[in-house]
Amino acid sequence: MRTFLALPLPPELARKLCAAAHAALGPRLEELRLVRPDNLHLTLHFLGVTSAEVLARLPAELELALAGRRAPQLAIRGSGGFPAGSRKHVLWAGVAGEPRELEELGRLVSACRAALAASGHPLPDSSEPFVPHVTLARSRDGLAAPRAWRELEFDFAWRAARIDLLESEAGAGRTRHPSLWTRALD
Ligand code: 2AM
Repeated sequence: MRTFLALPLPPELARKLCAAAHAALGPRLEELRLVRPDNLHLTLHFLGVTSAEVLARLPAELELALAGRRAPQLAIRGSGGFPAGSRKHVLWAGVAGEPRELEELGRLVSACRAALAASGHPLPDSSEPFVPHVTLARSRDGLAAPRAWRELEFDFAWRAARIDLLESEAGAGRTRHPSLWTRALD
């Protein structure tokens, strides 16, 4: 099973974001797969293939590592895409916040990594810089982001009050992310 740790978006915020993405992408929608509102999230760490042993140990290690952590007060702000070149495979909404809130987000990422190490899950040697984002649409072949997308100025407040371990299910039909474990952040 492939899994990842993420902060899911609350339903109302997810609906607003999807509606804005839909409006901005308009005529390009046929070339894209939009993420459904109930699948929207900020990935903290992608584990990939996860053994049964790790899955059994991880919840307790996450509880330990997350003790004292709180819900960061963030904003969904601005839009962008990956990779950096002109043809994008992923279009996303950015995540911003006051420095101390972004530090708290960074501590959540560190806590996830500590829990993974304690559970025996391999961590990559060199990690790419963490660019917090919420993926809204994907293109298999890559596309030039339309102007309406590049100029899209989201600005929604988001208190990230839940962390989940989710299954990354790559089925032929609709993508689903069943939750394997969840914890509220105060
Ligand atoms: P994202 O965070 O940019 O949206 C489940 O597949 C989630 O894990 C997706 O949201 C995805 O990207 C993120 N992810 C990070 N690295 C991944 C990888 N190598 N393969 C698949 N998904 C990955």
